[in-house]
Amino acid sequence: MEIIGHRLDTPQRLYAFGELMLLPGYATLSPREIDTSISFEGLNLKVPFISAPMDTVTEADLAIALGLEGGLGVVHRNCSVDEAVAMAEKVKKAQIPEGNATALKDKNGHIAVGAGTSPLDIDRAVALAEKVDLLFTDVASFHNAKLIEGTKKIVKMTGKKIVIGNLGTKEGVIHSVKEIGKENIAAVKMGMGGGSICITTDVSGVGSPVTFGVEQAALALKELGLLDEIPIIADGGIRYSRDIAFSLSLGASMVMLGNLFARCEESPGETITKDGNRYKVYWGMGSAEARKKRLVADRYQDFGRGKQVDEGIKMHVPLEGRVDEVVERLSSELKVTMGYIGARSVKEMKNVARIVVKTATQEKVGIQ
Ligand code: MZP
Repeated sequence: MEIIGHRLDTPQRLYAFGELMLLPGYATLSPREIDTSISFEGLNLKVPFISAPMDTVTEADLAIALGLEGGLGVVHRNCSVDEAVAMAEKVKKAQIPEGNATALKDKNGHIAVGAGTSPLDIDRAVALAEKVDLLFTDVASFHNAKLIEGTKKIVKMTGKKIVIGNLGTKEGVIHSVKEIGKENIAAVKMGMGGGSICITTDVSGVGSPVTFGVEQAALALKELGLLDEIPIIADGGIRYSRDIAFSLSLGASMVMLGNLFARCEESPGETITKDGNRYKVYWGMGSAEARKKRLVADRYQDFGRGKQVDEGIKMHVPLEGRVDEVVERLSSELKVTMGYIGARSVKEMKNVARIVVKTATQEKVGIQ
């Protein structure tokens, strides 16, 4: 039998964000003229930021705050269907202050919101389909026969497009798109094992860092001739604005953020004070804490023994501020990158960006 796919003499190299650098490009615009907006399924996001459907990140308050800043909140699924519906309804009832030109609005002028669902939870998907603007399948590894079948059912019953993920390979994207149908897919969400609270790769050795995953999706969609039709969402491990810039340069249209939004006042995580500093509790959906509710158990593989393997951890992240302040910081820093590489829009980033790999970290000389 021929052995393929695990050659150590010609391995595929994975890159961490910290290993990459963007080369300066020819800039023609002032930062004020740079546009970070992106259109996605009829929605006009002023910033390409989506909040993760996690129970320490996105409930109604964070989704409202992010929506007002032009990003998309995705409410989590570690709750009953009624509770998820109530979160979506609360977002839709929120008032948009007069004169707010940045808010992400649906066609009725309400704040747009997404929701996470298991591909196997048809009841949840059907109940939420009418309440939210977009459904996101929310599983650790989407490339799975049962999950693809479940997603097909959801699409059939709701008649709506869906964001699929997470995926990590070119083959996974091509196969999933062919199975589900390109017309039914709103976006592909890429990255596995890279989340800041994720220990999947430590436990199993399996993963697809977002740098690799996004590029794999871009290669897959290019091969399918769908690069301009199906957007890519980069998810997991994005900690700094430069990581957002790298993701968009590699081919993503939007980024999903967990850790960075968990740090906001509006996130549902508990606030604790330690040595005079304030922190928010943030945990993975595969952590023992999240799994206490059992509702996210099917995000991961279930061996039917009642006890699952921990694939996430709990941590404390510094409380950074309100969502509007965090979005303002991230989008301003993103504009700095766009200015330096000479990209006028998010869409243009992937065309003009020249990404190089660092061989050694440049040392800073001096003391602060
Ligand atoms: P980060 O922004 O904290 O680095 O990553 C957030 C992403 O991690 C989520 O959007 C989700 O895809 C993933 N996640 C959530 N829970 C776990 C886990 O418990 C996980 N392993 O990997």
